[in-house]
Amino acid sequence: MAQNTEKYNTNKRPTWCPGCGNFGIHMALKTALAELEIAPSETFIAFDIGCNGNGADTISTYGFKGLHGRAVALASGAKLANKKFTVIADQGDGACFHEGIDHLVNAIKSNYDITILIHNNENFALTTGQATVTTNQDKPMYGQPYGKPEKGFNINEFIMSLHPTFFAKGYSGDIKELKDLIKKGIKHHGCSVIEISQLCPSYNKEATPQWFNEHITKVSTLKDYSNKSYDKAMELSKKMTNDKIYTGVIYQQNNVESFYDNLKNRKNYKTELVDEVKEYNIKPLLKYFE
Ligand SMILES: Cc1ncc(C[n+]2csc(CCOP(=O)(O)OP(=O)(O)O)c2C)c(N)n1
Repeated sequence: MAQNTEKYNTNKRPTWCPGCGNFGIHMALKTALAELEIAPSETFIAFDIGCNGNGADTISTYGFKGLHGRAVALASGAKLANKKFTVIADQGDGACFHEGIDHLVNAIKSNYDITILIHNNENFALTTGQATVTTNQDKPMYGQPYGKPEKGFNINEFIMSLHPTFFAKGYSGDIKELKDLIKKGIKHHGCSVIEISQLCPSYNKEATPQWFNEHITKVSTLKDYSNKSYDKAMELSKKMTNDKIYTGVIYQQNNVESFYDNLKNRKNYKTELVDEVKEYNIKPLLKYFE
């Protein structure tokens, strides 16, 4: 049944380019929240800096647009303060694998109960298309007209090497599949990482919708694949490149304690941290900076 996503809308018009994959990603996210019946007032989204982050204006939940690369850190803190909230970190491949890679590593290892959405358009788009780690080597990019000289690395293998409890891959052009993946990620107990191949008609022109359709295989069509097997997920991840993309839940491990479950000093607390914060008069402090 089609769900009402209007309650997640604002009256701001998106600034994304026509054909940008961020439209599909936001539609999938809003529909996932609507189908799970999670109210905007029970949701916190940490937005990053970048084209993806400009979506902060167009989705009506609690949110914070922080410094570049810090969406995961913000989301982790928000979840620890109030675990009744659904908490999402929304960021680009630049923020995730460059400025904020340490936060990704620690969120996965700590198994914070948050959902991390990685909008992977294979470049730093807001600053007009510089190379990121996911840009193909030798590809001419803004500021590098003779091609990107650096080697990249396989982000799928990297994520799997951190032993995530949930790792999925979606595509901005397949909103229905992406919506289902986001729902599964939100329902997962622990840190769910969803990497999304994102259309970028301005700075990754070659990867058109037709190109993606020819290069994506759904893991559900693979014989003998099990997303419960770490070895199979790692083997598949090692095969993945920008030209060989698999979508679906790549790996999921259930019944693993999250970071909060392991916090022994919080075991018998009925309140959330946010309930325990006292009000402080910060006027004297502000005066100090006058
Ligand atoms: C620490 C820091 N480094 C660099 C920048 C400049 N900057 C702003 S947006 C941006 C590109 C963001 O790329 P990405 O995170 O992949 O998101 P996209 O714009 O592609 O959605 C960069 C490099 C910044 N604001 N802060």
